[in-house]
Amino acid sequence: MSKVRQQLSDVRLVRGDLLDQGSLISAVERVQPDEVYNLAAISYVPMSWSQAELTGEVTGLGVLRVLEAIRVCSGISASRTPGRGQIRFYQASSSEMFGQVRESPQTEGTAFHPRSPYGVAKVYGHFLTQNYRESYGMYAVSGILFNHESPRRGAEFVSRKVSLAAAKIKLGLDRQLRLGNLSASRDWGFAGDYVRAMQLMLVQEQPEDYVIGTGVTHTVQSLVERAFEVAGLNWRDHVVCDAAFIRPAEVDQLCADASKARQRLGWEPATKFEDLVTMMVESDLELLSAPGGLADDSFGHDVW
Ligand code: F7E
Repeated sequence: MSKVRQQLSDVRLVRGDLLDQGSLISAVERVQPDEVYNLAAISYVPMSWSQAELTGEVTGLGVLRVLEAIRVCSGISASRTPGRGQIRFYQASSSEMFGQVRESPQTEGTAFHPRSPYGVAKVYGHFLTQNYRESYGMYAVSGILFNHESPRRGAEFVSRKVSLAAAKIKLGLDRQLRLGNLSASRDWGFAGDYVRAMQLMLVQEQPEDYVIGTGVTHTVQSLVERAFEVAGLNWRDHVVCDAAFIRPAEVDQLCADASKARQRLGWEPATKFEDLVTMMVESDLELLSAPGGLADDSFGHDVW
């Protein structure tokens, strides 16, 4: 049996829904976890304008429901009676909370100015996690993660939209790529490196929040240039700007200062931007060249 299959056979799935408090309490009671990672959210920023209320419920209030499930199952009363043991909690906070940035690069101390209903919901979850730590003494932390990508990224996000398009055009399966704002800048890193940081955050003596990013920022245009270069194409022959993909309010530039994570967690990203883009384009070329490679139509579409 392959290593991945062996690992998957060790995984037990238990149902729970961020909109259903009872289901989360049952899941925590049943599993009795040492650690809970809340990576669930409506995470596609444009969708948060078209489904703002749902985004608030899932991405914002969903955090409250997970924290409540942990509090109740740990026997911590609302008056802060010490509970049984400690379930450690990780919240996936986001660089989208910085939004219209007040300073650059951004640290744990940078003020928030979110620019989308998604960013606003993440700020709620972030402060709630901090509040449960302070109110109940829970080991609850937020990782403020900047954009993290991999070949498994959904096709609605720009990195994968570009890597898939470069691969499709190279293989003669498509001719054009329609994009929005090419001048927005992001601090893109490899998701695998960032998962290591999440795990490290939960095994510290003191629960604290950390910014996680590479400290290097690139425009969407340089992402496109790199991806098309890897595929042996000239991006200018294929990329078209389409106003349909421009957001009502944009986050122009993000760049992380992850000094605290470097010093206290000993965390360093191992993958550079150029290698990340190469990995994604090569993976999509392989995927699309394989028999039935496009059969899995779970590839997201950039729909609002
Ligand atoms: O957009 C620009 C777009 O959708 C990046 C989520 O994981 O990271 C992600 O949020 C940039 C934006 O990611 C297209 O305007 C141009 O400036 O890949 P994205 P995001 O919005 O930064 C943060 C950390 C999260 O927490 C989120 O959950 O690319 N852009 N043209 C485009 N973006 C998309 N999706 N499609 C375009 O055609």
